[in-house]
Amino acid sequence: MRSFIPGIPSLADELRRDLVLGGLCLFLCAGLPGFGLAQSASQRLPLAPLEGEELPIATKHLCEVFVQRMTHLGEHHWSGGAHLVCSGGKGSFLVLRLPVAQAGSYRLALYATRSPDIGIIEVSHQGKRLGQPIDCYADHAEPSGRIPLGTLFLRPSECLLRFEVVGKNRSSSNYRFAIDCLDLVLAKETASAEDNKNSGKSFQEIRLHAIQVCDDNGERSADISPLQVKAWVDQANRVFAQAGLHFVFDPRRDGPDWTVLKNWLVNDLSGTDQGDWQRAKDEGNKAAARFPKKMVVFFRHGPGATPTGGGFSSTDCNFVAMPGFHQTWVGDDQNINALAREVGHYLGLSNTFAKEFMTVPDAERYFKEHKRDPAIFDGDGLGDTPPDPFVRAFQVDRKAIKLTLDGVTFPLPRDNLMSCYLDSNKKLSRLQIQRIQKVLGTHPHRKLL
Ligand SMILES: [Ca+2]
Repeated sequence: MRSFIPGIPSLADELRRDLVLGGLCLFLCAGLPGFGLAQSASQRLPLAPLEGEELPIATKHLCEVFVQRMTHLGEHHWSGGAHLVCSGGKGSFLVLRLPVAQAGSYRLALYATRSPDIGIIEVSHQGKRLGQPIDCYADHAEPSGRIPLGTLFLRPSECLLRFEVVGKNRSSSNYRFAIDCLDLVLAKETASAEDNKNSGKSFQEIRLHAIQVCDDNGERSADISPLQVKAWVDQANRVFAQAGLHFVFDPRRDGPDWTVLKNWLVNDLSGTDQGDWQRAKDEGNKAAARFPKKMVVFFRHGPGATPTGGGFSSTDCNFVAMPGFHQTWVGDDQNINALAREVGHYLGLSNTFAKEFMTVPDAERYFKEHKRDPAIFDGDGLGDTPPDPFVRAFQVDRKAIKLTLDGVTFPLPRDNLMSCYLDSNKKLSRLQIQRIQKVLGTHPHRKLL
C-alpha cells in the first residue's frame, strides 16, 4: 500500500528511491535549466507563494486534512518544504480562503504534488470551474510544477477556492490530493462595492499583535500562520465595522505584528477554571504588556498533548487567548467567527446565552424548574438581545430560528456575534455597540488602545 502518511514501509522505499533519483537528477542536470523535473520544478516556484500548508481552510467535507513536511525528498523541491494533504474519497472537497485585499482580476496557478495515490480534482470559484480536471497521478512523489488556472475576478468577500475530488486515474491507489502552494497575482485592480461602502467612513483603528506560543523547549507550538490570523481578522473587521472599529494586522512573519513566545505557562492558558489561573493570567498580562497600545492575541496549544479548540477573553485580562486556526470547527466549517467572538469578550461583551444545553428536553426541564422565567436564559442582561436557550443540537442547523419550550417561543439570536450558532452574517446589537464604546473609553487597559 502506498500512502502519503510517513512511516509506512512501502512509502519509505518509495521515498528512498525519490531521494536517490532527485539527488542524481540535481547532480546531473545542474546548469541545464528545464532538464530534469526536480530541478526545473523548484526553479519555477512562484516569487510570493501562498503556501497550501498556511492558507486558512473555510470548509472541509468528507476528508481529513493535514500538513506534511516534504524536505526529506529535497530541501527546495516543495515551496516552504511542505504541502497540505487532503485525504478523502470521491466527492470530498476542501475550500480555501484566499487573502484578497482588493477587488480585481487575478491570475491564478496551482502547484500540487504528483503521487501514486492521487485523485483527479476540479478547482472552482463561485460554482465556475477553473481550467480542466487535474490528474496528478505519477508512479512516485514529485512536485507537479505550475498548473495555470486562468484569470478570475476576486473580491475580498468572495475569495473562496474549492478543490473537489471528481475521480481517479485507473492506476492510482487512492483519491488524495496535495496542495504545495498557489500563485495569485493581481492583474488589474477594481474598486469594489465594499471599498465604496466604507470609503469616507471614519473608523477607530486597533492594532492587533499576534503571538504564536510554544513551550519553553519549543515543543507543542500553536498551529497558526499569519495568513490564518489575517482571515480571522478580516472576519472580525466585517462584524466590528458596525461599531466603527477596524483591526489592523500585518500578516508577515518578519513584520511588526507577529512574535513567537516560548512560555509553557502562557501555552497552557485555559481560563478561570484552571488551577493556577491567577499565576497564568499574570504571566499572560506580563507578556502582553510588552506590546502597549496593541490588542495582544495569544495563539496557544492549551494543556496536555492534544491542542485545544477553545478560546477565551474578558475585560479582566489584557489579552485574547485563541487556539490554532484549524482546531475550531462548526460542523464542516472552520469557525471563522471565533476571533471576533473572543474580541467581543475582550471588549466587554457577554454571551447571549446563560447556559448551554445538549438537547431540547434538557432546556425545557431547566425552564420548568425555574418557574418558566425566560430571564434564566439571558446571558448578557441586554434588552435588545433576546434570552437565548442555547441547545448544542441547533448550532449547525441554519433553519432553526426559534425554539418553543413548554409553550413559550424563543426567537434564537442566530446572527448575533455573541451567540454560538452557525451563521455567515454575524451582527452586533445597538446596546452591544454602546457597551463596547463605554469599555473603550473607560477601561484601564482598553482606553489605551
Ligand atoms: Ca508548500
